[in-house]
Amino acid sequence: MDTIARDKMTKTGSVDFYYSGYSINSEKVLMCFFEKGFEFDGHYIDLFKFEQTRPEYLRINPLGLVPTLVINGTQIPESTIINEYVDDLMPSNPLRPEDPLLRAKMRELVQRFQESFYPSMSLLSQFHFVAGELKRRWTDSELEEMIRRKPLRERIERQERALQKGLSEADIANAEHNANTMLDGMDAHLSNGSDWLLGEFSLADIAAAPNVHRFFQLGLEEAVGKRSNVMAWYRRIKERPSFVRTYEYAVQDFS
Ligand SMILES: N[C@@H](CCC(=O)N[C@@H](CS)C(=O)NCC(=O)O)C(=O)O
Repeated sequence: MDTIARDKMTKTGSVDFYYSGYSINSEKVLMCFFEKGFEFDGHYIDLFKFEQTRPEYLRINPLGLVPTLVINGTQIPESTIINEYVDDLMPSNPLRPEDPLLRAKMRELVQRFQESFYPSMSLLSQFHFVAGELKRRWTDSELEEMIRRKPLRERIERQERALQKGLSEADIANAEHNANTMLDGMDAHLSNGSDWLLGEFSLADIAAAPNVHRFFQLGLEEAVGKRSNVMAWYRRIKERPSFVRTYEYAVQDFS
């Protein structure tokens, strides 16, 4: 940890991070922590056991979502905001461009990934993996009861659709379409030959990384392989120690 951060951390005291494995938003924050050398006490919330809906976690994050960072009792329950907070706290090795215009472009990319990339990859994950895994572990009535504990109506509906009503071909086609649009956007950004989305490595690359990695986890890597700039970027991302540590740390035990 660098000196400025250590000074600030000493004042703040406890740093608790609630996260899950197989969670794009948790992985996005872990990668930022490992880039920055940010120290934290990790608390695993198992989404496959619906631990995000337990009363003790809902006191920490009333929306029942991961990740949440808690600094000395103050909760930050948004991955994008956690990453900016950590970058503010530890100004050395900055992960945001200094130039205000480039910084605005970085935020634009991060927001777009959050609004379009993550929901698409999340839906494809439900379809290709999560729904089957949940059905393997729980009976229909157990699932019905646990899903209803979610505080957000749209999350209940989303999971009911994936598990009970079934996702339609149009749902899958829309998610694939949006995910491909995100990959095309990344490919265009990288077409000037730069290593990273905005020239220097930034929070935009970190926000993209777990979404692009998810194609590989789901066996859909052909979509990435077709875009040579994104594929070369992905190879570079995978070499970063922060990426390697993230996927070691956020490992999910499916046995
Ligand atoms: N806007 C939030 C979204 C968090 C979110 O959607 N997290 C997912 C995991 S990646 C989650 O907690 N899912 C559990 C559920 O929907 O019940 C953020 O960026 O932190």
